[in-house]
Amino acid sequence: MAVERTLILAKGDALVRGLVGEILARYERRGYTILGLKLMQVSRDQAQRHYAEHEGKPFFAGLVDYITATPVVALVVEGHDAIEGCRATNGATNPIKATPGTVRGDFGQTVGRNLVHASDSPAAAEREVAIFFHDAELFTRAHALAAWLAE
Ligand code: IDP
Ligand code: MG
Repeated sequence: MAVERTLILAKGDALVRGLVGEILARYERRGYTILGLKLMQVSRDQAQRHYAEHEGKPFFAGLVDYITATPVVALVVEGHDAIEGCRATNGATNPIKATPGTVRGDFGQTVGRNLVHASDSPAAAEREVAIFFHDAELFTRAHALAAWLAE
């Protein structure tokens, strides 16, 4: 068991369908700490770096279009084995294979519109967090608590 950080994206279909709150609540209720959170427009350069492992695959261009067509909600969460845990919360990549009770299993139909992203390894998490967040945009619960106690 390790305390890990991971990058989550609620992709454009989650935003357009009004499911962001519902989806984010699942990570929160699971006990993960939100360290960073923003609504943002992903540039094509960010998208291509983020999905570099898929370059050359037939769906790559569509994937870059998907992630850059609308704003997305990006977040960094932290918790015990958060990388595996958040991917389990998301469910299988293809929603038709995703277990009911997961985000994709509850809200998705097709692999091309599968609502969420979560990093798949510690190395990927570190790389992906750096694509979407500056260090100064990440806060711990202790930051918020200290400010609240100082009131
Ligand atoms: P993951 O998001 O579960 O980690 P990956 O295999 O890393 O899945 O694929 C990244 C994203 O690319 C998927 O979430 C999905 O949006 C898209 N994708 C993967 N395979 C296909 C496909 O066969 N057709 C269309 N889009 C795909
Ligand atoms: Mg992946």
